[in-house]
Amino acid sequence: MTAELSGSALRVSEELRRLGVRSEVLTMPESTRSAREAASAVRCDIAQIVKSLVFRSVDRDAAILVLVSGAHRVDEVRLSGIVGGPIERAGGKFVRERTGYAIGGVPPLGHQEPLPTYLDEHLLAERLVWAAAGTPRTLFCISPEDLLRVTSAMVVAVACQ
Ligand code: 5CA
Repeated sequence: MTAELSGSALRVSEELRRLGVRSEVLTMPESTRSAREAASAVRCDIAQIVKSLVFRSVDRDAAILVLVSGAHRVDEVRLSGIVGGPIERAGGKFVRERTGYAIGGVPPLGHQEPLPTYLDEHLLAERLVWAAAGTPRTLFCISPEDLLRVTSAMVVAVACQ
């Protein structure tokens, strides 16, 4: 029930509705902080979990969002090439400031400010995927095509095992 969602999850839920996505934010009884925990909570393959990872463009001090499957890691050399400059993993404070959410619950949309977003091509092989909804116990289910549409992401090959 939407009425039971916390502020962060409620923001994501409202953003999904505003964007025309018919997906309900689910609050799980257990932690969904990591991709492994999230996959276990909804009993899906880890490849169906969307990790919303924040990087920092060192030159521009700008946040960059990368959506990659739970089965993959981001190849930082490739990402740097795509972005066109040095990048680094964002720390917790930077993530919270730029997205409005804490690590473990960062959603792929509904951020403090619009973030340049890259979606790894492997996610498009799944029929449905699950993403964090603002907290480390909430998730929502979406087709990769809808995820691409609502995030205005650029599809890239940025994953490694
Ligand atoms: N809710 C889950 C599944 S959707 C989730 O948010 N997974 S995640 O992968 O997108 O977010 C957790 C990620 O945050 C980890 O993969 C890890 O790379 C990163 N992380 C964890 N702790 C830190 C930290 N202290 N600083 C920077 N990144 C961190």
